[in-house]
Amino acid sequence: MSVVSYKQENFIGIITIERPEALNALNSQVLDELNSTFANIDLETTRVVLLTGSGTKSFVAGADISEMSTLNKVEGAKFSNKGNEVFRKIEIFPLPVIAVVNGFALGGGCELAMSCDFRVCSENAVFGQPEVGLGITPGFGGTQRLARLIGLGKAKEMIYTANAIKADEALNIGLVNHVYPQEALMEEAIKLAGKIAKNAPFAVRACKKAINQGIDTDMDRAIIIEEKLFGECFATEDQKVGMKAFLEKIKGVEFKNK
Ligand code: CO8
Repeated sequence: MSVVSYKQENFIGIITIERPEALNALNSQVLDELNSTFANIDLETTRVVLLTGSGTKSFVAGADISEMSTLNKVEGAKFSNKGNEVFRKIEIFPLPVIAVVNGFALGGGCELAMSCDFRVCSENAVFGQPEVGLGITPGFGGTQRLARLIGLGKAKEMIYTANAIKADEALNIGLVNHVYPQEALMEEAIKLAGKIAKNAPFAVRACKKAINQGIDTDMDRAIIIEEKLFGECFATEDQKVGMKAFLEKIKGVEFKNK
């Protein structure tokens, strides 16, 4: 039985992790299916991806503890590598990926959300890295991405104490961009995705590339990355369409991803 579903409408792809009996915990099957789902997304007809969990209680309550409990040292590192490979693919996926956090985002769940471009969540969302309470470190990028997102001191406190935080605090520290009532979450996420999908796809993808690649390098190299991608936009039809529409005061331009 499949544990990851995918649907696509109006340029927006929605991936849902479907293991409600385990609060959508990440076992090997989920990781494999996430991998193949992203690999099969049609980049011509899709402009934004939303990633969520099934139900109203949990986004992802972590890596699957029952699967991890019997691992040895080598197997532990291998499982960590498996997750890291999938999460890194999500992070550098050509399209923006928004985590729609509909409840618990703990351990691997928080890490999965952090591998997305940004996060929106429901009022009942809870974020945390409880790993040290289980005798392990975060293993799907948590020790790296949390500090980059919320700063070293706050990340260290969250990871060392294993304290979970609620949606309002996640908003305060910039871990999520918006908090919505549970019943409005997906609708609001789709609205947000729709705003992105209206813009020139090549330009949006180039922005993601420039931001991701630039953040990992010094400013001198980073601005060269931007210059190159900026230049490439001028080889697209959408740049011509977009600027012509502005100059001719035409509203509601439709970009063709060309
Ligand atoms: N793994 C496996 N099963 C889980 C997990 C999980 N992470 N989380 C919940 N479940 C299962 C429960 O076992 C339970 O199953 P059952 O009904 O068969 O007993 C079912 O989901 C419902 O859960 P609860 O009854 O516990 O629901 P509650 O509402 O009482 O509690 C909580 C919800 C607070 C979310 C609680 O389930 C919980 O604490 N879960 C574990 C959270 C956690 O510690 N997550 C981090 C896991 S470690 C991790 O993610 C490391 C990532 C890096 C891995 C690196 C690889 C080496």
